[in-house]
Amino acid sequence: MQYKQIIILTSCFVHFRPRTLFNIISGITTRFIVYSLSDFSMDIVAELKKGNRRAIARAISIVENNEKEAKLIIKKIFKSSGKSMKIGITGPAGAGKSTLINRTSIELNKLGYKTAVLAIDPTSHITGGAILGDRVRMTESTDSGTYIRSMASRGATGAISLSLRNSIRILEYAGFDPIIIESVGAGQTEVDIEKVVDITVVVFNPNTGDNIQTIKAGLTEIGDVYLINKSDLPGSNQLFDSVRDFIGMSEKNPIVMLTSAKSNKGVTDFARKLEELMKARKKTKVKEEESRLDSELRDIVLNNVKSKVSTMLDSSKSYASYLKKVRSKKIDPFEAADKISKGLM
Ligand SMILES: Nc1nc2c(ncn2[C@@H]2O[C@H](COP(=O)(O)OP(=O)(O)OP(=O)(O)O)[C@@H](O)[C@H]2O)c(=O)[nH]1
Ligand SMILES: [Mg+2]
Repeated sequence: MQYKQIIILTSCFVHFRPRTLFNIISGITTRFIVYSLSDFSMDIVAELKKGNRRAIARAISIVENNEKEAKLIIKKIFKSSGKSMKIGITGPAGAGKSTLINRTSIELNKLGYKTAVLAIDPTSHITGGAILGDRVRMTESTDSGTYIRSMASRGATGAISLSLRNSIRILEYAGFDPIIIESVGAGQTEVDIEKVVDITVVVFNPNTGDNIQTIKAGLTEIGDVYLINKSDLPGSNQLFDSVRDFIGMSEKNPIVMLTSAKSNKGVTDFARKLEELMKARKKTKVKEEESRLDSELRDIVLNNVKSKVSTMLDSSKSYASYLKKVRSKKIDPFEAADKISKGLM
């Protein structure tokens, strides 16, 4: 083997064919990189199993950046994924979600759970401040064993769901159950967390002028639990009544509760309610996981096909010629697209 390589290398110098030399060197380099990547992923996976927080942080960064290593890690941990309960906590900005999650995870940990939190943060790329804010608001729960991580929600929708799903897998592998996902609700972020979670909690508060219009705006369909947080503030009882009247009509028959994350009122009841729901959901979890995997696989295939086709179009003569025709108004874009698509399939 070595002999062959030396001979090829020598002949390469003799005939001076830089292309061949390049291929050999890149082949060797690729083999080296693949070797060190799999080595690396073995190490990180072993550390994840031990619950090593630095390894968890590193692994989540890897899946967020969709690096090559991400695929190696997921390949190793996928089999044992899908077991932890996922709780989505959503609602308008400033509703008190982080404060509430901090308190709730302490209660859950007291009940014997090992909670992790993924906060999808739509503002971090603009202000850079929200992550720090969340850290400050959630420090107590970290002391009680909760793992907290903020994820930026910038980037394409597909990319966020991909990194969210895989970050969840990493936390599951590291032994966390449940995993709470915080996101700003309905229409304000690109992520449909209800597609990823087992239980959805919607948080409202009387402070930001949440009225029935806000409640109607998309959030009424998704909640298993509705919390009127900031119950220490005036207006919370009225809001509780309106939400209960309005939501009570929905098919899911959701739970409506009052909490004050700030003064820690109603949080223990909320945590107990979550425990009840988690126990009940265990029965339907397998089916839900199956349908989640269906939509994940579809997302990945569609993304792959989209990027392949886009590359093909870049060098397609047929595309270029139809584009010309469209530009000179000889043909309309629908007809052109039909013809191009037929040619591709
Ligand atoms: N009075 C009162 N204030 C609260 C309560 N819960 C949270 N807050 C305050 O509301 C503000 C926002 O709280 P966060 O927990 O950051 O709210 P959030 O929903 O996570 O906010 P974003 O992540 O930015 O959407 C903070 O100043 C909290 O101290 C509560 O129960 N009562
Ligand atoms: Mg928050």
